[in-house]
Order: sequence, then structure tokens, then C-alpha cells
Amino acid sequence: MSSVLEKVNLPADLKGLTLDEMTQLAGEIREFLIETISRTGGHLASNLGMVELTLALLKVFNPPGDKILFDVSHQAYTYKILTGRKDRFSTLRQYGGLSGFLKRDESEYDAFGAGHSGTALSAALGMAVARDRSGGSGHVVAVVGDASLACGVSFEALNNIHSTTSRLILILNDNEMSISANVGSVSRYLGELLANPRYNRWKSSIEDVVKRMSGQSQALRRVYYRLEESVKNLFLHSVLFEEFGFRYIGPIDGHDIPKLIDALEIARDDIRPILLHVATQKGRGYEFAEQCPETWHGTGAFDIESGKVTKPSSAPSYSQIFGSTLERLAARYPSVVAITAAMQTGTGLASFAERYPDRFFDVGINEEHAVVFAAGLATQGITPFFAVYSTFAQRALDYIVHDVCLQNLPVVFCLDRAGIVGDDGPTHHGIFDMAMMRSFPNLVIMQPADGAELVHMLYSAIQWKRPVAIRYPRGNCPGFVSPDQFEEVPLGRAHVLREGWEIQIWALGDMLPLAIATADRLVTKGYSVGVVNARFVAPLDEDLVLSQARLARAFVTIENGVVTGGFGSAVSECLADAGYQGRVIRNGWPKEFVPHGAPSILEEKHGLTPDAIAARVVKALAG
Ligand SMILES: Cc1ncc(C[n+]2csc(CCOP(=O)(O)OP(=O)(O)O)c2C)c(N)n1
Repeated sequence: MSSVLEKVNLPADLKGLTLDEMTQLAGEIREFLIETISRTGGHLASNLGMVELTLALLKVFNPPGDKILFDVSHQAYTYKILTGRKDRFSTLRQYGGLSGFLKRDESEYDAFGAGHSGTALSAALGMAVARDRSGGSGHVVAVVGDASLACGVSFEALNNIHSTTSRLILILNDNEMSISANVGSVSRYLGELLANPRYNRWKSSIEDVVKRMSGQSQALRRVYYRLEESVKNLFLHSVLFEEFGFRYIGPIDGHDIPKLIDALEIARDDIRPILLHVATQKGRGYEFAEQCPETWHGTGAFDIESGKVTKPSSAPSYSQIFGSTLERLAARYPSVVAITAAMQTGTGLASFAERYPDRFFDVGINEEHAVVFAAGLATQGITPFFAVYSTFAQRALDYIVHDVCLQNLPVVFCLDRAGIVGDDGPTHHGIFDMAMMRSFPNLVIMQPADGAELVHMLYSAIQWKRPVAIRYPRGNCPGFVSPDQFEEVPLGRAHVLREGWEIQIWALGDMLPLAIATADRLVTKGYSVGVVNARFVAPLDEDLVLSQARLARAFVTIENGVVTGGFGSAVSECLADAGYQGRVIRNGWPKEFVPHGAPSILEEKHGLTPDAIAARVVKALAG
């Protein structure tokens, strides 16, 4: 049998395919996805669930004229393959290669870039209104997962759509999973829609009759959908989305191509906002992923036969050390609770959740709510630890200022994946937190040098009874041994790792090995070099900075964050205010969106290597 995938590059190539060819193509795409992701790593499970739905979308709609938006867009691999990027798909998530998400500057087919949840509906509404204003006829389709639909911002958009446009299609891709099992009342409600046995029995018997009678007759199919619409409410009582002004169609089997095409055509031709509820299976077609979709949500390179990750790390990650330490602290302090916004496993809280189910809160993909919820808990003597990726905490900045810092409440923000993350790229790099939060009054911001210091920082945060952010990177801590005793870190005090007087290198956390290697280079050139584990961004150890400034000819700062406004800026300000006359050489990520790629490549490109930093220092001192 000849390959269909070989012949298909663009949406137009799908238009003439028969149903059998479409079915064959779905199988070939699944194999292609598994094979490629087994080498590149990526979001496997969500993409395996999206194959037929994407094929049907591209059969019925015509991007780039029609706008198809994917929420988060981690599930848009099939879309990439079928919109001219099949031949470059093997470069997925590698430096200079295709992004793992949609990006407007990657393809004209990418109507809207994303990486964070919940944005598709608002953006789709913006596009629909622009179309309405210009008298255009294109369609705007937002594909949103069941977990992303429960984001606060999705509901803000839902609340606004009916009064603002009459033509917008929302495809609810319901696999009943977030990364982990989905949570919350919206999820329960969707589950009831999917599972209502009386409605589903009625629906499938009517569908069969219509199929037999109508063949290709559009008119009869329309009658069926209208009938379904009026009868549905008898079974489902109130369909929430209809209260928001949507016509609800579904649930539809998201792996049945003819049914999907049929329903999408009905949606396309209607002149009301439509919600098409599509049931898909996360991980479909790869047994390991079907069985454990959570593990396979995002994966590194793996062996297809065994389902084993190719490069497993034996050293514990910062996230795991955070999770196990929080369990120890919870045993000692009954006030400690853990909060996650749908990142239970990623943030290392899975074991905590099992051990302390009533002290663990997964609030869904709602970082803003998580922060204010934590603030409320803190007013009542509870000590909430909100574990959140640095990049996703961006969403909740106002709440951190207004609800936590302003009231000086003891909420602990554990900013995981702080710094460059690598393959996921600019939507996920956690490089802005220090620059954004450093000016918030009352907030302590710190970063541990290693796993043991993280343990002590978590303990210290409880003692201080004020807002605290602890940032730590994606990565492991080789040789980690958990300290038997907790020790309080002296608040706002840095730690001198190496004595020296001429050049002082101040670094944070995972940048310390780079600081030491840079110091080694400079020592061989005859300089006296001190190295400081800064530990605190706020409050900065100004006393130590200023005492070193008496002799130092240069201060070098190194941070895994954007170089404008962050830690290096704090040191510069302190020195400038004191009238320091020496050189300050700040090192970090430039104020630009750093692309995806292996961290080692990105560091090389941006001069974050011992040789490059040492050369910069030597040049500055010579100048
Ligand atoms: C603001 C934000 N918080 C957390 C995440 C991490 N995240 C990526 S995908 C995902 C689950 C999305 O679930 P759903 O929308 O149902 O899509 P599915 O993967 O099931 O297709 C989460 C929590 C994110 N992308 N954005």
C-alpha cells in the first residue's frame, strides 16, 4: 500500500482524499509522531489524541484564510505536519528547528502563538471581531482542551463572546485529562455530558438512522442536528454552554473521521457561536501512553519498544527535593499545605498529594486563583506553599503584589524551572521572575546553590512568616544528601565561597559552577578573585557588597535570568548608590526572547561560558 503521508504537505492536499485514505493517513501520522518524538522528546500523549480531529479540521476549514487556534498549542504537531512542516519535523524542539508550540513567525498557518493555557478563546474572539468589522467571511476556530477551558481567562472570554460576535467555533477537545487527571467542577460537568448514558444511547440510535437515510444529504443532516439540539435539553437538563450563548453540539467521538467532518461542517455553516464537544483519548495508538497518559504528556527521547526514557537521571531533581522536603516540613508543622495549578507531578508534589490528601490542593490551571487562595489561607494561620513554574507565575503578578505582598502574608512561592528550560523555548523559560518581582515590597527572593540549601530555605521560609519566593532551576542535584537537621538561612546574607579582593564574582544558584569556573580562568591570568553565593536577590546582602567594594576593581554578576532588572541590576544599583568607581559586569540572558534549544547551546550562543565571561572581565579591566 503506498503511503498517503508522503503525498500530503499542505491542507489543500487533504481535500481530495477518500475516507479510507484519511484513515490510513491518521495511522501513518501516529507512527510518524511516535517515531519522531522518540528521538526529539515532546508532547506525545496529547498529540496522539488529536490526529483525527486535526485531519477533519483541515478537511473542512481552509487556513491560513480561516484561523485555527490551539490553546497551549502543545497538541498541534499534526497541524504542523500538515501545514508544510513535515520535512522539518525531525528538528522539533531543537536549536534552530521547529518549535514545540505554534509560533506566528514560524508559519503563516500559525494564527496565534501560545505555550501557556487559556489564551485561545480570547485571541479567537479578537480575530472574529476584526473579521466582522472588515466584513470578512473567514472562520475562526479555537481548539481548547478540557483543562484549559477551566482557566479563568477562558471563562472571561466565554462571558464576552455571545455579546461580541455571532460567528466563532469552539472545539472542546475533551480527553478528561489535564497533565494529570483533570480536576474541579467544570471537569465533573463535562464528564457528565460525556457519560450521560440515556442521552448517548438516544443519540447514537438516531445517528444510525440518519446515516442510513441521508447519505450525503446536507439537508437531512441539518434536520438531525436540529432535532438533537432540541431533544438534548430533555436529557442534559441545562447545557451550561448554551447559557453562555453557544449552540452545543456533541459529544462527538474524536477518532471517528466522518462524524467529525459532519459535525464540523454543521458548525462551519451556522451563524451562532458553536461549541463542538469532542471526546478524544490521550495517548491513543501507543500502548504505554494510553495506559499512563500523564507520564507521556511530555517526554524526553525514549525507546519505542520498551517505552523507557533513553537518558534517565538517577540524581534527584530540585522538584523532587522540594516535594520530599515539604513532606518532612508538613510532618513537623501542621500549618503547612501545598498548592499546585495543575502541575502536581512536574513540581514534585505527587507523593505529598498521596500522603496528605487533605493538605494538598490542585486548583486547575488557575495560577491567579492559586495565589489569592493561598493569601486567604495565610490570613488564617495556614502556611501555603504554592509550587509553580516560574513562567506560569508570571500570570499571577498582580495577585502576588496586591493580595500577598501588600498584606505581608506568609505565602511561599516555590518557583520551579527558574531560568532557561531548554527545548520548550521562550514560552517556558523562567527568566523574568527576578526582574519582575524584585521591586515588590516585603517579598524575599532567594535561590539555593544546591539541594541541601533548598532544604534549608524551605524551612527558613516558614520561620520568617512573610512572603517568600524561592527560585530553583530545572535540573538535578548529583550527590544530594538530605540534611538531617534543618538550619535557618540568615535572612539577606550571602555566603563567601572563595576569598579574593580584586574581582568579586557574585552568582546565584545554578550559575555558581559557572562562577567558579570563570574564577579559575581569571586566577590563571593573575587576578585575585572572590566568589560569592549571593543566595538573596531581595533583600540583597548590601553590607557584604559594600565592604568588598572598598578593594574590588570589578564586580561580576551571573544569574539564570534576564540581565535587565534582575539580580545583577540589584548589585549595580547598590554599588552606584554608594558611588562605586570600579567596573560592574552583569551576565545573564539578554532582554530578548531566547529561543528553544539545549541549554548548553544557548549558553554558548549568549556568552554564558567561563571563557566568554572571563574574556569580558579582562577586557573591561583593560579598558
Ligand atoms: C498557564 C499555564 N499553566 C500551566 C501550564 C502547563 N500545562 C501544559 S498543558 C497542560 C494541560 C492542558 O490540558 P488540556 O487543556 O486539557 O489539554 P490536553 O493536553 O489534555 O490536550 C498544562 C497544565 C500551561 N501550559 N500554562
